[in-house]
Amino acid sequence: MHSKRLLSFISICTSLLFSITSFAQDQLPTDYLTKEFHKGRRDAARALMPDNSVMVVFAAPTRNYANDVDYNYHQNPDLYYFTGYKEPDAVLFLFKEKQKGSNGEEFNELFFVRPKNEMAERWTGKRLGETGAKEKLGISNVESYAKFASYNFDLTPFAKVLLYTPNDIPAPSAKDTASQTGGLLTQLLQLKQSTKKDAPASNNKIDTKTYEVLTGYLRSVKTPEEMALLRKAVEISCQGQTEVMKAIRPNMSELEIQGLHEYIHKRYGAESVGYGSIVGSGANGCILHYVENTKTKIGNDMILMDVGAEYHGYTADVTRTIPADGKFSAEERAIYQIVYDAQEAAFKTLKNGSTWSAASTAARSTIAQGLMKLGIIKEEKEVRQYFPHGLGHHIGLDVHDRGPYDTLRKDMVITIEPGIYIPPNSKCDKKWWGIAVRIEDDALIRENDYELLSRYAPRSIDDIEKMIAEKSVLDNYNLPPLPSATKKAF
Ligand SMILES: [Mn+2]
Repeated sequence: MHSKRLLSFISICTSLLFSITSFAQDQLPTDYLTKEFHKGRRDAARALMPDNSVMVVFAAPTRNYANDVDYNYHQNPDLYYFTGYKEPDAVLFLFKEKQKGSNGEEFNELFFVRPKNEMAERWTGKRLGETGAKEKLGISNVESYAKFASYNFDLTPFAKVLLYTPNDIPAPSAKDTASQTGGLLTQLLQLKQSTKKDAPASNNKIDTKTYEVLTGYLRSVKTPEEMALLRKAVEISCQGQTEVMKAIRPNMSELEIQGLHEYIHKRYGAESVGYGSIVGSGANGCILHYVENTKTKIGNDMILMDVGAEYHGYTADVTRTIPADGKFSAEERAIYQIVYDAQEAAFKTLKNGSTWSAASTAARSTIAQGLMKLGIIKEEKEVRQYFPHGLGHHIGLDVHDRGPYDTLRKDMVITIEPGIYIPPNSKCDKKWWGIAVRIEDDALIRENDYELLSRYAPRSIDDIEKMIAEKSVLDNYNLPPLPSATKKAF
């Protein structure tokens, strides 16, 4: 009796423990894109594909970082968009028309994924495998990537093979070469070889142009599921900008500011950044893609912070330029206001059916007029010298997302990022030297106007100065010096 009771007590404890453990293991985000979303995207692609075509999408390769360590893996956004698969060694074949297998079974997609491998999974993490891909991704026709090279499927009857980067076709391994007899890999390599870059598109079976236009058309117009993630990425990035405004002090380093942004992103659940964070103080802001962030003391200059959180694959792109000492100087104020006005001028043009060039012209001419007024340039065409980049781009799974650059359509999400950069030794009064301002915001195009997704981060001169004056939770967050500096040893 007693021991029975003890046994049942143990069994209750065990099951309790078990449920606690499995509960703990389940502490995962619940807002990933669904398999229905990815299936919807494959169906949408199929509807746009030309007759008798097949689309081929490879997983991104792994990249080596140091010795036997790879960079954190980042999936090819197209493959993620169409499948939700996050592992390397995979390739998707999407068919316009239903195909018939050797046993008469019908299919319109074929997905090769990395097979499961218990030993490898102990080192580099769990794999979905063929069964997992079927169940979790909802793709019915899945094979092991180990079978891909020699897989017996004839591509000859297809009029077009839509493939964006023929260079993604992997080189055959020694084993593949031995067993290749018209398998899928050999066929793709032969098609790549016969593709001539300068030949008219109709002469080539591999068609990169149609692939680019089709995926750009789809990916540039965001679905509600994508918008939920993109909104979150943008809002988290704004939170980073706002909190850094409160915390910033002239004795901080560029690296520390970068770390604050990226800590805040992670604090709110963003796994990564969509691109290398750009944190440039003073003249460093003139370097458009400055990612070294090595200045040890930002001082009293302005600091340009172009940082974007990546949330479940979707990336924001938000830039704020702020005075580290809390007050814009007269010169900084003058330049900042021109960039702000240029952004406002561009915003006013945004709606369904407007054009990129209308927005760009509005911003560019505002900057030209402003710089002429200040005597920094004499003619409108000189504006290129101080505003050398484009006005904006699509954002999404890529920070520079694929999409058309003519007409803007409802549900596109774009950046508007005018800037003025005056490197030292420029041909203007030296009081302007070293000033760099970029303001970058993310906008959702609506039927008759736009929604400013990044409105949460202060943008006007007054709002920024007010935010910098606010208290920060980091005000009393003082880390001790490194132990070696205090001469104390244990
Ligand atoms: Mn950008």
